[in-house]
Amino acid sequence: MDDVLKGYLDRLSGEGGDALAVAAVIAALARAAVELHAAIRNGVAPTGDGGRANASGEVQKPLDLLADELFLTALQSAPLHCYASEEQEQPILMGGGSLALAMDPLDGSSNIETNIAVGTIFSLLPVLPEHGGRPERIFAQAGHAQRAAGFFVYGAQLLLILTCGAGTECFVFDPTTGKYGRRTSCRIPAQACEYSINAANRRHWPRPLQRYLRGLELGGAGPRGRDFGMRYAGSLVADGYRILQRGGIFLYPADARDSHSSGRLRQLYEANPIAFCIEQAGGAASDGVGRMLDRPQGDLHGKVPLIFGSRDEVEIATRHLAQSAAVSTAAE
Ligand code: AHM
Ligand code: MG
Repeated sequence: MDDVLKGYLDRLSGEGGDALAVAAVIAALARAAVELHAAIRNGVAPTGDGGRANASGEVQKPLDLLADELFLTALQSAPLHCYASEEQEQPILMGGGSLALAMDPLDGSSNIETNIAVGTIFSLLPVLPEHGGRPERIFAQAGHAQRAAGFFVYGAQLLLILTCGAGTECFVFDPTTGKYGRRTSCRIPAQACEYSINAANRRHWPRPLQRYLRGLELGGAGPRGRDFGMRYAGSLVADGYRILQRGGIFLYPADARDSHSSGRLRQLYEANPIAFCIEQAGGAASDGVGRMLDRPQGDLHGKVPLIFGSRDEVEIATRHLAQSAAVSTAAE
């Protein structure tokens, strides 16, 4: 079987500008992901806590640390100026190059002992002269500046979902040949039939969001006039991939708790790359107020409310949420 990813990256390399560097970074990530998938499958890292906390105060698991180390090692010879990770408080300066990489090395790691799909999310940003080489300026670029973005899913299959700004592609790794051997383009239907949200947080949500969800739950008997299904994996990569395959809407809103006043997901290496992939597949992604990719980037590990998926449904949900600004966020 052909190495379809290699063919794709070879063609990309010929596009000029920094395309050669983009292709080199993606190739390095794709090789490291094969190793990480094998490590997960073979249970090489103990489950349970690693004893340390990351910049968001979450306990790091041995596999979080292993994933971070594995990618950092694999990227040593990649054309990268700097690397930022959920598992590193500060960005790390690399050998030099025209690109910066931000990543969540192991997304959904709280699911690891349950054999639910987990993944790696990445965002590639350009390094421009006006940044003066300073990582804090480079990583302060808004999501629309991303040069490429994507995520790996470590599930029954190893998948790479990738956008370089001209559509979103899915590559499937074939363990029998050791190559990413199949490619399909993702296209999200405009209308959603499923929604995805951690409904245990309902009491903390703003009232307009509670009303929107109630409308979905009432289905054909309510204002929406049709039934919806509910699916929530609790791994952003798994929920995101499902939506790329068959549409739907995902919401991780801000809520009334101090710890969730900006939601739960990180903008730089979770929301922005997912939003880029979703938009390039014909969907939409919002922070509840406007387009996610236009939201100014705050702190390196800053959190953001995230709503994405089928275009029409994201519009309906954000119209409801727009009312939140005018209404008290007290729980019902
Ligand atoms: P992680 O990067 O530490 O794994 O956290 C992010 C995960 C996402 O994969 C998922 O969408 C979300 O956290 C689930 O959060 P919750 O358990 O609050 O529903
Ligand atoms: Mg994550």
